[in-house]
Amino acid sequence: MTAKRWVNRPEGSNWGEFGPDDQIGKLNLLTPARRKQAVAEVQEGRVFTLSLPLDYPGGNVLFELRREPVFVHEKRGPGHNFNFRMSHVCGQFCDVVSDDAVLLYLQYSTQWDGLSHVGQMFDANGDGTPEKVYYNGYRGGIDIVGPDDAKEGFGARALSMEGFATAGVQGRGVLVDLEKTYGRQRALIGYDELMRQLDTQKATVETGDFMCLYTGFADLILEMNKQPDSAVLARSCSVLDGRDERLLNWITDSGLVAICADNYAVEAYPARPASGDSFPGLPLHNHCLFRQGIHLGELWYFADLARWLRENGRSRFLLTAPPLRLPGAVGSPVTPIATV
Ligand code: UVW
Repeated sequence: MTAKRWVNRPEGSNWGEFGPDDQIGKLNLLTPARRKQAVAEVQEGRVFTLSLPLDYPGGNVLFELRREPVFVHEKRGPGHNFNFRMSHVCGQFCDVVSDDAVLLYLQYSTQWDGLSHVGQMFDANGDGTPEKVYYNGYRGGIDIVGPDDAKEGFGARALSMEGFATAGVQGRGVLVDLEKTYGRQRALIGYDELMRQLDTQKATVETGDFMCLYTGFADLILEMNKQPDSAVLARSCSVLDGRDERLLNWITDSGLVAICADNYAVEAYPARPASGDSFPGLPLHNHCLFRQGIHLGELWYFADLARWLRENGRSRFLLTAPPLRLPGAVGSPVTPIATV
């Protein structure tokens, strides 16, 4: 392996381990043999949709810069290309057609965070000055290009959702049912507690697995009926403790390929206070997306699957969750399916 983009790699990172140009990170561990093990979890052929309706949570109180989808309709003939009578094209045509478009914030609802979603100021080239760097040394302004960097050609030219989509996001899901223990109570889940939960539920997370966290947060969002109460949400349901180094080390060592949660950020935000001149505000995002190439899923919907798994004494299932194959995108809506 020859590093092309960095002289220094961050502590605790695996940059270069899947090749100097790798853009999918730990998803490389999801081999054909592990996919076959995932398929072996299908015993009933029953499916569960793991997505909220994509116009939830409603409004923009969870994050003011992410807004509800807005449909757009093109003009056509005397009106719009929606309920359009084809007789306007040819008097003999009897068809009626509709097309639509949407202004969709890709991380508004049930979504994947790509590896180009969170990077860090880091001195990768060893010149003594930190630069904007993402997983495997890809650079802000060069590989991940925004309107402050260039006049055109915006987006993730590396680490985009396209690479993730074409890698085939299908493998074994393992549900950790935190809601069963905590209900809607706010709980900060560090290494000890996660191990206790896995133990109690007789669940194991192995190399190549997608770890799924059911906290009840998405259920609360649904109950709020598109009028989310940010104060209630901020004090409800479990979140991972991104400042717990032992938890971060376990995430590395477990070989999991992604963490998918039904809450807003997987981890507590804001995180617990840290010390030093500079540190990540989203430490679990930093560890997963920036250092380890582990994708994060947020605002997934697990209630129905969790109920069925409880009733049937299981924690594993086949997970199929491809993002949109959208070149340049740093995140993507997703409508995952669990098959049991
Ligand atoms: C943030 O930037 C907080 O986004 P997300 O939690 O969706 O990754």
